[in-house]
Amino acid sequence: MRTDTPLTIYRKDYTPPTYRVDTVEMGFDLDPDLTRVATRLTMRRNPDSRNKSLVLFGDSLELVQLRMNGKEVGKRGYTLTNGVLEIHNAPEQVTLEIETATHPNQNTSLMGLYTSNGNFFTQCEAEGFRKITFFPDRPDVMAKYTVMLRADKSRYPVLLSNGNLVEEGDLGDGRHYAVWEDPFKKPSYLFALVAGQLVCQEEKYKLQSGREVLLQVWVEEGNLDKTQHAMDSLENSIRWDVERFGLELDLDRFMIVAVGDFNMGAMENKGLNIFNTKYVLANPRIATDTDYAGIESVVGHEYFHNWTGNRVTCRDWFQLSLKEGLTVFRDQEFSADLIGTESGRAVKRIEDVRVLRQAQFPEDAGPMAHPVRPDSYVEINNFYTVTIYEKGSEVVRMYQTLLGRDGFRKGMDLYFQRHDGQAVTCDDFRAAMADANDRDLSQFELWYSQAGTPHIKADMQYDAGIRTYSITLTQSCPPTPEHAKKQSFHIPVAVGLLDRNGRDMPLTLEGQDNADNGSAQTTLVLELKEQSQTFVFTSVAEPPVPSILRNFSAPVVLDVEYADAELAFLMANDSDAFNRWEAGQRLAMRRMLALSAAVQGDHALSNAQLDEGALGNAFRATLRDTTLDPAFCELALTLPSETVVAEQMDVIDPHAIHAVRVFLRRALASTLKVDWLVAYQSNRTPGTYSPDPVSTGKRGLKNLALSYVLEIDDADAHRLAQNQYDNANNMTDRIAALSVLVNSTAPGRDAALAHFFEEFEHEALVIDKWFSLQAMARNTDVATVRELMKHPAFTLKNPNRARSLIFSFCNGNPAQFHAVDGSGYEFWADQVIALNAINPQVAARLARTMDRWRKYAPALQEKMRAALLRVASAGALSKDVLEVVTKSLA
Ligand code: 0A1
Ligand code: ZN
Repeated sequence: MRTDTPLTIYRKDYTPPTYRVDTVEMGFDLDPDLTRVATRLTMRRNPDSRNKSLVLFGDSLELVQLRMNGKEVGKRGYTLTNGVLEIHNAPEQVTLEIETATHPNQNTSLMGLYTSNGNFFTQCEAEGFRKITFFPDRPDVMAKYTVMLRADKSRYPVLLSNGNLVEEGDLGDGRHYAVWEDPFKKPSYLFALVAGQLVCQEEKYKLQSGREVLLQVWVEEGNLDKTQHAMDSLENSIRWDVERFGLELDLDRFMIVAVGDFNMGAMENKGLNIFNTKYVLANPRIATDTDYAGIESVVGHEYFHNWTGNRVTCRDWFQLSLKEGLTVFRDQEFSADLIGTESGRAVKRIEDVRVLRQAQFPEDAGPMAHPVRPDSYVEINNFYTVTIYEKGSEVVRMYQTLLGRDGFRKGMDLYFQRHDGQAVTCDDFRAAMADANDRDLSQFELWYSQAGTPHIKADMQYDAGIRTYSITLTQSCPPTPEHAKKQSFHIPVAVGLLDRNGRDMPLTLEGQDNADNGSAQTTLVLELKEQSQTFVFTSVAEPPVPSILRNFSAPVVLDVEYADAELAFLMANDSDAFNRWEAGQRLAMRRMLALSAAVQGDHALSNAQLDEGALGNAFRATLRDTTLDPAFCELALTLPSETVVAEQMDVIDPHAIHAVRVFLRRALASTLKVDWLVAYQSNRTPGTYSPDPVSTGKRGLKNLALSYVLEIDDADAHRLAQNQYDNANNMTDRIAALSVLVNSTAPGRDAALAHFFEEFEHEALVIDKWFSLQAMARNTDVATVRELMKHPAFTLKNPNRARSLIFSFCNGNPAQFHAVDGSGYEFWADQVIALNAINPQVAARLARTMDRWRKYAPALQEKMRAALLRVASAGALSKDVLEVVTKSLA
């Protein structure tokens, strides 16, 4: 906590470290009230560095002793200001011995060393290691670690750290010890330790090379019936990384540990991944299909970091997307490959793009917009964003789109060949891609340096006389906080043309020799590099319907003027499943915006307004097409979210959007009632629960149908939901039923809520769902949320619980949150201030809720600003929260 103006760190100020660290030896005397840490560092001066002082960072630490080359360094031998410890005129070779003390029990920030349910855990990324000992805590300092843990044996029977267990034994006094050695050099942010009462599921796994490795999933006692899916996901990840990228596990032992108090999803510490329980624990009783998928992708993500992040790491935190964008891309591809089918891949792609549009596009248009490789930050923890992760992944995906899968693989191979064991930059990655493929990717750099979502306008012209079809693409990018004017991006735009029967036309691009490559291509990747370019297709026998930006080939907004009939045609015929879905979304969006305008003009909504549009027909056709993949149908029949619609409005009116979305759902429910009921019945998955893609897709469609039916809110609908709730043999069906009951006037509503709580009282992750479902219910207002906060099961200290109620309400229930009296904003300010004192990172995330305040109508805007100002002027603000609110108000 600090009250002085926080410092801004700039990328351009990067200088290499003054000293390198070769070895780190640490001894921990673990005690929850006061843990002593003895650290010995062997260091040598970096010949590249001009500055000679030895710099270490520390945060909230007691410095007990400091010795250099065997001699105590007295108070005059160093300076310690604002967490920076400097030893001037240190010799070239240094052995530093540092003794520090910390208070794990009081550490509610969950950074550094902390306790959760009585066990010890660490979180060091990005700058948590400095809360354990003084250290040149920056990712370009890589060293070999040996760690000795000492603790009471009965209270902390399990002692884990990175690498291999090389020694363990008793200390005689009821205490015991373990020594861990990590054979690989690593940056300090990958350090980890775990100690406590834990049990594990373990498996021996034979790598493709024949080497056998030990895999463990550690959890609290009583949770061993929930680890199988994480273990399966780990084995699948290990296999996939060899198959797709030729990357094998480099360790003899790989551990995953689940912890209930965790700020993020999980952490890729070398050989000792620490996970939020949410991304480990699953069985059919407690976890939904979405949870199963989340576990698979996060286990994959952390495992894939072992190469993209750990073996090759970041030079500085501005390069964060080097590891995160790349690793998200890898986990997305992993999940897509595991589904295996063409339509499954498309479904995964649509889901990923939905996340991008729901969260990243608004970020990129708001006050916290930043490039994939930012130029500055105040608090690095605020930069673990959807831009770094999801847009970063889109940027990596574009290399693959431009270079092809094989070209991309060549680039990856060269990247590892050049940089294994190094701390590098996004430029190094781009250079590897360019050099391995002999391509000029210099303009591609702008994806890293310019923020904002580019727009592409597409104008088409058919010339019947010479049978050409031209597509003119024009790009622009709105201003963002750091850049008003943007240079043109290098954008891959995948295009196909449909004939009148809905079939793909073979494509020939003027000026491009694409003869003789066997069968003609039906999708071409156009490379838009200028502000405006015209691409001419030749031998086009009839005016086609264009399918542009297939598979969402770039993270942009595409403006095309389609007629309703063309959208319906694309929805029914496009060979590109992504664009089939996209056409439906465009149709729905058009309707929702028109209806919102009507509501704002005080016109009552009527069913006639639905029938005017092609939407009802398109939905009917989708519902009745039994050849479609249920998972795809579910996505196609889901209306754009309120947040996504909001982004399309010049002035956001959350109440109008909500009214329209509910109106449309009700209208679609009654006009298509029979079809929904058929979909409900024909997508049941009787028998034993399995989270495979086919069953998951069916449950998804069935439960979507249920939610539409419940919009009718009559006794039949209530019975259907109640029945499903009572008879569900898995959490997916159970929570789906509970959620629609809660949004209905069903007589069993309250009893079901109460029953659910009792049934799952001892399953923290399920109780999170219970809170979150109520937080997002249509009739849950601010007063109800305040009431729920008084529930004995609620606590602000546990991030999952705080997110389940408070974040779910503030971000997931816009119509109630934006109550016209401003009570939602007052609630938000109260919670940001309360969380700030407990956990700055979590508080800063919540602070982001107000990002888009300037987009609302003046009356709401004024109240939002007042709430922001109240937070900004609250005492003892962390720099995490301060950065967010300052940038919001700027
Ligand atoms: N590198 C992790 C994300 C992560 C970042 C910061 C954390 O500290 C609070 C924890 C995790 C990942 O990408 O999975
Ligand atoms: Zn990551």
